[in-house]
Amino acid sequence: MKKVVTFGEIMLRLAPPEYLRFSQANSFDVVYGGGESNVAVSLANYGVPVDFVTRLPKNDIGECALMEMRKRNVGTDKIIFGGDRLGIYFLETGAVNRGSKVVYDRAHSAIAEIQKGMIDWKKVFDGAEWFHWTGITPAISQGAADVCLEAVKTAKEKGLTVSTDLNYRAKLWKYGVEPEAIMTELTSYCDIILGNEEDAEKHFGIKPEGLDITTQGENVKAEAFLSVCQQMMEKFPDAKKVITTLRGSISASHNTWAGVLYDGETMFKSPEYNITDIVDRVGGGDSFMGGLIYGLLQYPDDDQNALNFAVAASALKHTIKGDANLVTVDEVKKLMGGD
Ligand code: KDG
Repeated sequence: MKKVVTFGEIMLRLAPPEYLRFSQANSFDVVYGGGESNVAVSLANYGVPVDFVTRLPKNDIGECALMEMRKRNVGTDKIIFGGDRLGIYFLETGAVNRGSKVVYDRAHSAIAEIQKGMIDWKKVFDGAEWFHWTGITPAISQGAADVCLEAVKTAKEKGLTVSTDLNYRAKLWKYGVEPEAIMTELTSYCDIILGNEEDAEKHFGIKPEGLDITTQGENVKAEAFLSVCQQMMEKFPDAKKVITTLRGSISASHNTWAGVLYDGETMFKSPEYNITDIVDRVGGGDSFMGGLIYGLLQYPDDDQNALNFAVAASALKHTIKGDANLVTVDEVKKLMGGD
């Protein structure tokens, strides 16, 4: 199997233990997170060769992030070094009807200060077949958006499959640009687009017919998402598949979890999982993306199976503490009921 490359920010995640509020914490549990590093870890767990590309500070904390990726069998040879700090995010874990809270402390991180020309994308993509980025990276700084654009253009020129998770982050996009222009340009290079109704509306102004996201919140209906998929396919003619997770949020600790995939003709729907007693919901979308990339590589002619793998992988993630999905192919297949 050829290599997958992901590009983005890895951060230190600091979370008060158990369900303590920030104001009660005397210590923090430490893990590492970041949409694109989470996808890389998922793929490495499935035995897919994967390189994670980022910019890390050359200090002890940057070294810890590097070691974390190596420990997870993610390739780190293409990581560049410079800048002063690793981004941090603080997480207060929600419970029952109290949602989680995230506070970012990532301004001026090493990757936020990356500039055009710092990464030799032609070299990075040698021997690779897939490139994955997310909407988080262009949201952190103009430099990161510029480098992301270099990456998608080179990936396309070299014939790689390009995927994105649109991942709208309301707390980012603070550097004086509106997301629409840059996200439209970046997404136009993508073959595979993962996103939910909020991503579509906030990045492109695309609204699902018959669904008001302000009142529906996370309870998204597959039927309503079809109109989003169709509008996305019209806006991005190179896209081959548009996918979303369908989350029925019952409480902070109880979800239903499913997904749909639209290939321009057929809308595939996965089985639905009922997830009670959620251990850690962060990274649910990234684990879905990791499962989807694996599924599409492994079952190129079977979108239903690829989607089912992604949903099962992601359902399992909710049982794992931390941002990354530390599960194997066999565990996912067991949940799917055998292969
Ligand atoms: O999808 C999980 C990510 O949100 C988390 O790992 C942190 O990358 C992150 C972000 O920017 O929110």
